[in-house]
Amino acid sequence: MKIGIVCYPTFGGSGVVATELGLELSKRGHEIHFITYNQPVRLELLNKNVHYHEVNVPEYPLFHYQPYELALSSKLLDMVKLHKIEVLHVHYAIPHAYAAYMAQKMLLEENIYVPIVTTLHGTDITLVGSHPFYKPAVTFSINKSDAVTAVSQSLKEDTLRLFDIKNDIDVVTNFIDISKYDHGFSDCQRSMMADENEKIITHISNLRPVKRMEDVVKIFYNIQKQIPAKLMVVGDGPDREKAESLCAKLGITKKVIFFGKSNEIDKILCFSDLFLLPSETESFGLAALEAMASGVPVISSKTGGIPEVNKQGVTGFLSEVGDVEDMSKNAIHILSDETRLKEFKKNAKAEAIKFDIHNIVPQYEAIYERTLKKS
Ligand code: GMT
Repeated sequence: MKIGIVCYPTFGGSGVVATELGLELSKRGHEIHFITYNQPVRLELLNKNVHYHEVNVPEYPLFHYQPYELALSSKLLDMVKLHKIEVLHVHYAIPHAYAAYMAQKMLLEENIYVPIVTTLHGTDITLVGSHPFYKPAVTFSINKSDAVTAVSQSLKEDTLRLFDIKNDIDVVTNFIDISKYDHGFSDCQRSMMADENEKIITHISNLRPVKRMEDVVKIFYNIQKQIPAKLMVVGDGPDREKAESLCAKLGITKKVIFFGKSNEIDKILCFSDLFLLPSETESFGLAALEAMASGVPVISSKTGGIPEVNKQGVTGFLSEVGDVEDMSKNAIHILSDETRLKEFKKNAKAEAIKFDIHNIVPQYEAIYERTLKKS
């Protein structure tokens, strides 16, 4: 099949999922066209089956807001015609599903029908999409898509609760390529990061308020009072300064490393002992799944789709949002006993294998075929 993929080309989970999906589909013989405003961060290798088309938005001073949706719709129309793209798979409803619908309508004028598959990722529904300013357009574009998928059962339920949805929603979970985690790094350069007796705690996110960075720091503060440890914070975002100030206030600056954005997540996870994800809400928690794939247990909040990934008492622990004390207690419980820690690490890896890309991608292929039959 010739598949056009639209996504945010950034470090966010939705862009990562879209990119990994496209690359795997290309390995399975499909021709993939990424249509985005930048080359997706995890898209390194372009080849005969993987193409990237940049959406340019010319700046014009009259516009307070540059019309990205118009540029995207026009680019989609051109690319569908030029490359004979058969299906458009848009990741993140806003504004991608809306722009794709416009492209579909324009193409119809030329007797070309291209089905749209929309994948809902989370904040497009729970945080941004349900805002009254966007809701009518988001509802409309979900209902007009030829197929809609959500990355967890929880996100599907949220979507049905928050919007008036007439379409079916398939749950197709996020995934990891487990083979990429059998990297065989020997000591993972752990000694460069921490002393031998120190445990390494990791948090990876876009450091937005929804990630509750203060909780991350406070949980770590409690852990290091009882167990020698270092905290690795990977990613960048608006709450970084607040988190750094809190570390200074608590006197733990030397024990916390802020890496900023990184393409070496696998190396960092390789030397991690525990992953923290105390988010306010999380449709899935791809970062937690990536940690688990590296054999890292997870301390998380019990919210959104996280319980579909992190299993209570097996791969880690889940607490109510904001319950820093419980999360700290659970973290110390796992870290304070080597045998227990090993068991949790083993379980985390075993659970992650269930989300291997090879189990998930055929589900998307079946959906594409279904929409093609309809058209
Ligand atoms: O977490 C974010 O703020 C980024 C956001 C995104 O669009 O990339 O992540 C969402 O999509 C990911 C991939 O499907 C999910 O793993 C994240 O849980 C979800 N984030 C939220 O729901 C807050």
